[in-house]
Amino acid sequence: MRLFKVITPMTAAFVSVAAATKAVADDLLPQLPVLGAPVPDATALQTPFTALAREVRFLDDLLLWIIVPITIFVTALLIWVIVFHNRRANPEPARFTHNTPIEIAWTVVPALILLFIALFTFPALRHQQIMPEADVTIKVTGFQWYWGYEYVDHGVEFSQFMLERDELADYGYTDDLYLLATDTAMVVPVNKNIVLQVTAADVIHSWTIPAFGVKQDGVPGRLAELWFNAEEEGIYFGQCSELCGIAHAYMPITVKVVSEEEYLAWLERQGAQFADAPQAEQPVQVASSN
Ligand SMILES: [Cu+2]
Repeated sequence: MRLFKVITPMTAAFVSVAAATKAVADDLLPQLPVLGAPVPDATALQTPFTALAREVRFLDDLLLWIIVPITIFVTALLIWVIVFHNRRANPEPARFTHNTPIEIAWTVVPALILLFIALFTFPALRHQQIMPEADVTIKVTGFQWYWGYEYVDHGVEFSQFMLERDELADYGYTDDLYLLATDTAMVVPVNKNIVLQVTAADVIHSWTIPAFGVKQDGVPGRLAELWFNAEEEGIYFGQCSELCGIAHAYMPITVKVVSEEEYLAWLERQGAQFADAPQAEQPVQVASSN
């Protein structure tokens, strides 16, 4: 409770700072369903909404099918040793120290299992780590303790702070989204390749949306990349995933996936500059694809 007494005034201070840089007109977005959020008492991964997340989930299931039999086998071996090779059951233990066939087997079999796992994990890593052509590029910066977003092709910049309990309703969120919902949302178009450049300004943070199957550390002085292509319009939540200080648990992430028209209208409301404006150097890729 003392922690909360410290944090609440701090958060209040952040929010007042945020007011200066806050993106406006989020409320003009349509009502969206909450699709990516943790569920009470659940233990499995969140429902996937990108191809990457489906692949992560497939790997998770695959590994479970491999590790469960191994765990059962090793536990059975242990029980066998405990029951049949204790001092009472087996007073005269064997003294040999080597068994070539078994030694070959316990080297080759695990190697084959690892090779089998690699057959699936390496392509998955490749899909995650090789960036596709970006339809939208956003730079994300982790701060103690909030997120900053910059739509690099359009000169749009804003911060993202967690909502206090009594602010949730004003922003159209239900009470159970406390610790997840934020004042602003990263708005992106559906079915487009979104490339995020993730960094941090002070300590290491980590940006993630579990339903998209993406997570990337933001390291001060470095620009790392992640990408996703969300398949359904809705609201998705994540939380900073690198212990970054006292308010680490209070810097959640909100992403709103909307139609391309709504995305472009939102961008315009944020005062975006587009390619035909003289100051933009790069073409607007969002409008050109499709
Ligand atoms: Cu953080």
